[in-house]
Amino acid sequence: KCTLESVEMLTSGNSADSSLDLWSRNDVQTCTSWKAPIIWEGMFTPSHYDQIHRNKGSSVALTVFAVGRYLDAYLETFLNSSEQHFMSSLPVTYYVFTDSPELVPNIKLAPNRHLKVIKVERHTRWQDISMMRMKAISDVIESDIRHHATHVFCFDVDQVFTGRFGPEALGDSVALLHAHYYHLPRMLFTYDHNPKSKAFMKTGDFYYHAAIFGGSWRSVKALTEACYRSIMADKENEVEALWHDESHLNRYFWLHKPSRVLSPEYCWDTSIGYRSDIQVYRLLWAPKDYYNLRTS
Ligand code: 2GW
Ligand code: MN
Repeated sequence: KCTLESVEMLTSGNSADSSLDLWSRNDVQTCTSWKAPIIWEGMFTPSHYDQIHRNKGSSVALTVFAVGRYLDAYLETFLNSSEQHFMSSLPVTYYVFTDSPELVPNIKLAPNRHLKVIKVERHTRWQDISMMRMKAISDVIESDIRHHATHVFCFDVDQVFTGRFGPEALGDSVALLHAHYYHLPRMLFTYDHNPKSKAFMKTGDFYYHAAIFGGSWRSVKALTEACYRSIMADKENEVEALWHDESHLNRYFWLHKPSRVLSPEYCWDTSIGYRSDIQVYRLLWAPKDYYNLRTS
């Protein structure tokens, strides 16, 4: 719960975001101990953010990986739904990373929206497919994104947009509260508990979900580079963090606090069931067929 002092900091300081009304929700935590807002439905007027970011000239790069069976299983639905709901008021470029560029579906894009396909190799271990995203993202930020977009958002592909996911989510560094953990006590967070791993942490602030992270291109480049370096150091030491890239991401956000946090309304799993604090579904986990997707 926010104190009056922290609200004043937020609305008067340099990082002012006077478009947020932190008092409008009293059933949930609307800011962190380091004064970053946690974005919930009802705290903001969507059109303000559309206007602010249009005036600033913000533009967004969305990265998504669709390797092996995940291309056919998820990509088309992800992209079509994103065209309906993701940053509709801003220029967006999709960066689709795949091992089969020829199989990327032809999606009809709205004006000011583009799609680039980048070929990547298909790692044999699925843990590597997931972890190696960090390296591929940092490389493409360096070679391309930094010249064309102000912000970057990185997504898992196994999800579907179902509601507005707009510029209120943009910030210098953005993390997402994991739908399964936002209600749970810290001791149940599944951080990496092996001291031999670079992702090791005893305690933290929240349990963040690696299915969405973002920020300015500079911040996302720093994040992906740092996570990649930790992942490679673990490989040399023959250890692997409990939840792979997600464990490294959690440690990074513990040491480098995000400036904006997304509530689980931004990535909900309907199998959790009804929760009164989830007032809108902006993005939903797609159903997963583990047997068919994880065996080859
Ligand atoms: C992943 C696991 C098992 C078999 C295949 C794959 C796989 C993942 C794949 O064959 N092809 C592929 O493109 N991927 C990409 O990696 C895809 O974009 C997918 O969304 C992403 C993460 O894999 P996913 O979605 O199956 O893992 P989740 O939903 O359990 O994700 C959480 O944990 C992961 C680490 O284990 C990541 O941190 C992920 O960001 C988390 O959401
Ligand atoms: Mn996923």
